[in-house]
Amino acid sequence: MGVLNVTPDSFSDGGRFTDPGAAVDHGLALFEAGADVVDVGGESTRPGGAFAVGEAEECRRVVPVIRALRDRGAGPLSVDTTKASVARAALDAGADIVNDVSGFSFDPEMAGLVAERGVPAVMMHLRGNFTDMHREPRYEDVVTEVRTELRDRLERAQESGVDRRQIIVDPGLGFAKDAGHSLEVLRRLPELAALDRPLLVGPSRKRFIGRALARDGGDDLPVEERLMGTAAAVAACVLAGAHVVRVHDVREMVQVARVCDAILAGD
Ligand code: PMM
Repeated sequence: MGVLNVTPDSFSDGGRFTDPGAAVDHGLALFEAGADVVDVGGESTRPGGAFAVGEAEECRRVVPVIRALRDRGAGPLSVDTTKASVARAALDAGADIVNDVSGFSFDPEMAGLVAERGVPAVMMHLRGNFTDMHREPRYEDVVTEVRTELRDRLERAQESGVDRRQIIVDPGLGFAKDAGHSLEVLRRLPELAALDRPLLVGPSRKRFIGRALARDGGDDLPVEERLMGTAAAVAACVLAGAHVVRVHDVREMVQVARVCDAILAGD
């Protein structure tokens, strides 16, 4: 899954693709580089306090890009949003998949929409909201708690009419998780197989990579220098059984994933 953020403020690529033409070109380039799906997002969730975006503005960012990519024959496309109204407009414009980082918890209409449209949806784990989730997250056992909370959300979605076969689960690296939590989730990823759903993981350029590669002075390695760290994390994900990895550097990570697949296949 290639990342296409049509935002002025995302942590790693904010502001690069706010012009719809540039965003469409980048989306096409991600497919060209080997993405199986491109994830179009109009709201940043970055650490340090994301800026809330109204639904009209979020639609204004993502809908024309989704429509233009569709007009060019590109797809499949997912829409990265926590708002049912934005997801609805994106699906109407040609998106195929809903990627909700709140796991249907921010908008009570989201599960109903996913049920009604019958589309695949990514249900990601987080706690709290975009403003408070980065403040000292606490867990007794991060993997067990993520698994239990995802299981609860799956059940709640089913009560709203969602077929569990529509759902892809995601542990939400970096969302209400510090660097140590994210590393532990990666180390124990196979424990999420108990949810019996396909697993998506988004390690790309995230802070736990910058922390692991911190400079002598203790500063995190900056985002633009996290390519090889991302490659290591993507390899860990694929070897541990992830079905989808969400990444910015598609060409490079396709190579990483293919080598991991070859190792797993034994040929
Ligand atoms: N991470 C970000 C945004 N959306 N969606 C899913 N399903 N999983 C993630 O880990 C995830 C996501 C934040 O990264 P970005 O700002 O670079 O897009």
